[in-house]
Parts: sequence; C-alpha cells; structure tokens
Amino acid sequence: MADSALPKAMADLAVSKTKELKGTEKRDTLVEIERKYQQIWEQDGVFQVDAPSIDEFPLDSISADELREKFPKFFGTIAYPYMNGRLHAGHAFSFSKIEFHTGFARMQGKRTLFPLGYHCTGLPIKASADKLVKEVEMFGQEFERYKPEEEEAEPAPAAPAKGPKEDVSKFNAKKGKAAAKTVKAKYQFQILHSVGIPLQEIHLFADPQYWLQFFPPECKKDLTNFGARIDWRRQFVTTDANPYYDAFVRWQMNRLKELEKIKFGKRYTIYSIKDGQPCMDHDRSEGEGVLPQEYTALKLKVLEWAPQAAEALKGKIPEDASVYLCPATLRPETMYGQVCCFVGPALTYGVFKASEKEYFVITDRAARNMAYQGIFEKEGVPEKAADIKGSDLVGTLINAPLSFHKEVRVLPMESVLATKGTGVVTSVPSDSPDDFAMVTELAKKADFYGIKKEWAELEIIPIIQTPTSDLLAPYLVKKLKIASPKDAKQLLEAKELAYKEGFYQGVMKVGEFKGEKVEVAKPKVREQLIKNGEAFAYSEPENKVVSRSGDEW
Ligand code: ZZB
Repeated sequence: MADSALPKAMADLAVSKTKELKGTEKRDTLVEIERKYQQIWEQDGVFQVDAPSIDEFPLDSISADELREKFPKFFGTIAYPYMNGRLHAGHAFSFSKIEFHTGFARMQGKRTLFPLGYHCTGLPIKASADKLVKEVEMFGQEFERYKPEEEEAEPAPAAPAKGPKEDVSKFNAKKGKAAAKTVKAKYQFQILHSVGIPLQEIHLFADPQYWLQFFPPECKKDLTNFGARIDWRRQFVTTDANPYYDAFVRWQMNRLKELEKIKFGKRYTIYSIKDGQPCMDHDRSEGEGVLPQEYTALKLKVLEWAPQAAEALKGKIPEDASVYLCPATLRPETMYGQVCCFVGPALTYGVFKASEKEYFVITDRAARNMAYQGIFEKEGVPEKAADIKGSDLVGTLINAPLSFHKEVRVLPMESVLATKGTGVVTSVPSDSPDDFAMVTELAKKADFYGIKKEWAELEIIPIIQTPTSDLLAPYLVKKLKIASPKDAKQLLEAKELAYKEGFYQGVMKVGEFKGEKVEVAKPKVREQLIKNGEAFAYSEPENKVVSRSGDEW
C-alpha cells in the first residue's frame, strides 16, 4: 500500500514534513559550520579516549595517583535511552546536561570519556512486538486490510486560544506521564508509522530482536547531529543479545548476593499472569505508580444456607466441608461491630476450594489474585467448585469472628464493587457510613429487598471512641444529611472523615485492646484474627492497572 493511498487520519500520524522557510541564510550557515566540524571530529576521532598505555608507562613505573594527577580524567554517561523508538525532546534535555559537562571537562584538559548504552531489556519492546504479530495477522503484512474507524477520521479539535491569565513561561503538565507519552494511534503499526517507518517495513518489528538492530543506529545518528561528544567505539545494547553486557550484569548480581546485599524472597508486587512476570511502571499503559494494597480477608463461616443457595450448590461441595464468605477489610479493629455481611445481588460469585475441607465464596477476580498469594493449595490455579449469584446468597446465616453478634445474615448492597476486594463486604454501621446508610435502608424497606426486617436491625454497639462520638458513622450520616445509600457524594465525604478521625483520634472502647489507640490496636487485632485462623492477608492493586500487553487488574 503506497503512503499516498493512506486514509487521511493515518497520513496525519506520519511525520509532518518541515515547512520551507524564507530568509534562513544565517541558520543555514551555522548548520554548515556545525556539519563541517562534526565531520572533522569524526575523522580525527577526537572523542575517542584511551587509557595511558603500558608501553609508555610500564607497570610499576608510576603510581596510580601520579598517573591520575598527570592525566586527570572524567567519565560520564546517562541512563541508557530505551530503544522502543527514536529519541525525543525529553532525551535532548537530559542529554544536554551530561553533554555540556563532558565538553567542560575536555576544556579543562581531562581525559574525558562518554560511552553510551542502548537499553533494550524489559517488556515495552517485547509487548509492542507481540502486538505487531497480532496486527499483521489481522491486517496483512503491509496492513493493507486496515480500515480506519469513524472516530479516527475526525479532525483533531483546534487548540484553545491562550487566555490572558495563563503564564506561558510555566510548563504545566495537564496529563499524567503515561497519557502524555501516548500518540493518538490505536495500533502499534500506526505508532511506528508515525515515527517515519514505511508501512512495508513495519512487519519486521514483530521480531523483538529487530528493534535492537534498528533503533540504536537511529539514536547514534541523532546524537551525532546533536554534537554529542561520545566515543562511539564504546556503544552497546543491553540484554543477552550482548553476551559481554549480560555477563557483567550476572557478575554484578552474583556479587551483590555474595555480599548479602540482595536476597531471594517473596514480596507483593503487581504481577502479570499473561506476561509471566511483574508488571512495573514502565510496563503499564494505565496505572503508573499504583501499588499493592494489603487487606485483611475475614472468614465468615456459613452456618445455614439460604434456601436458594442450598439449591444452587446441591451436590457441588462436600457435605463435611466448611464454607466461608471472605470479606476484605482495611479496618480489622472494627470487627467487634459486625452486624451483617453484604454481597452485590447482581454479581456472580465463585465457591473456591482453598484446602481439602475449606471453601471460600469470593469473586473470580479475587480468586485469581489469591491463587498467586499462597492462599490456595495449588499455586496459580484457583479451583472453582460452583458459581452462585449474589441474590441467592441473601439470607444465609454466618458466623462473624470477634463480633458481639456471633450470628449475622448475608444482605444485599447494590453498590458493592466487583472490582474491589473480594466483592464481599462485612458491615460495621457504627464506623462505616456506607454500612449505616445501607442497614437503615434495609430495615426501612425490608419487603422491597426481600429480607426479614429483623436481619437488618441488630443492635449497633459503640466500638471506638473519637472526640466527636462513639458512634461516628451514624453521627456523620445525620450531620451530612445523608438520606439513603444513593447519596454517593456525601457518603464518600463521610467515609473519608470517618477514616481519618477513627484512625488518628480513635480509642478502642471494647475488646482485648480496650483503651488503646486505634493505630496501635489495628495491627494487633489483625494478627490475632490471623493467628486464630479467622482471617488471612489478601493483597491487590490499589487501583486499576493495565499492562502494555493488555493484561488488566
Ligand atoms: C469493614 C469496615 C469497617 C470498612 C469500617 C470500612 C469502615 P476503601 O476504603 O474504599 O479503600 N469494601 C471492601 N470491598 C468492597 C467492595 N467490593 N465494594 C464496596 N466496598 C468494599 O475500601 C475498603 C473498605 O471498603 C473495606 O473496609 C470495606 O468496608 C469496603 F468501619 O470493612 B470496610 C470509614 C470506613 N469504615
């Protein structure tokens, strides 16, 4: 497919041609001078620096200190630029620092060495190459079957005029770094085309090794034009494509291990099952900076299934097994005040086998995470015994560890998120405004929700004393005039206030750690629950993350 036949949207993505300007004699003269001297530098190898030779200074004829004094030296380099594209203006900014420094050291008469590496390790190149494999399958070797979608054909909106108040001298990043880096191109082949690679050659990039051959010379060309004082005899790529560099990194890691500076162990990280490795910031297309968040997952044992649940699970779970609903919480110290447990009535839950005799009711998403946290018997393999609708679980009688109410019911809450925790939420109306609003609503409209009124009317007992109240959530719900669980905005505000005041100023009013501050009691209650086998640690990304390879959390 010839470039001229490209749809307009794709042509726009291609590198724009430099406009012809008039009256550029001065600039052209300067560029000519620049070229002339750059050629001389190259011919004479002026940036090639060698150590003083043994011929000139036989070993032991001069001490290292004397040698250094005689030939002072300077060494500088920069974090190797990543080879998934050409260099950009940001690189020019960073390079200028080491570049000026190198020039200054040369003027001081130092032996000045500036070598350069090309960073090729990691997912970005591999993920982009993998995307191209798929795109070639979809659109053909030269993407000839590609048809632009409607929205892509729309012209970009004109940039708004600068208002008088805007200070144009200040750089103001409106988007996050990841968003700012994104070219408006949906497919990988369009991104490569936008940096000037002809459509006919793009399929070659489906091989990750090709990037290692293609981009380093481009990088060298740009830096040479930039005037960089680099000794180009000392350039190299990373990865095991370069056995020398690979050996160096191996040596470095082994040495650090010998010195006991690094050790092997487990820690939480955001891990891509699809890629079979951790998904760090530069491997993500969404969710830069998102970290794992550790919850306490509680084990609320089923004492008696609701009839619909019993029917749905018949014959699927061994008679003698214990089944638990497992809510994830950040407030283990409030467990004394549990009055019920919420599920999303429209959500589907799985009943997963945790061990021979224990089954957990949680979302598929949570089970997938747990399978990599040593919670199930087999690493990476959640074993699902049954599916069950949230609405079928409503009415089930469960045991609530630590609570004053030993037996509580599973009740419906529409706002339970499938994308957070286990999709099961234990309810503490004394300290959670969401929970107070919901149990109030359930008691008011029990028939509408298809529950028994008394299930939502268990006594709300004070758990934590704060300067404001010992029933902080009911207090805040009243104060912010929250009338129902639908008042989402005020509920969010109330939740934030409750978290802050409860954590920093709360004192335990009940339980083994009565009289202790919440910040102190929280980890102790958690530890106790875990020790008693009534809870376990569960971790997940604190927000949405999408990997460059398309894996999603
Ligand atoms: C008991 C509890 C007692 C909670 C309290 C809070 C409070 P956050 O704070 O938004 O990051 N939760 C857990 N999973 C879900 C879900 N899938 N959908 C909706 N809510 C969920 O989330 C952590 C809290 O949100 C969890 O801690 C859980 O409720 C709920 F006194 O468990 B909590 C001021 C809050 N007080």
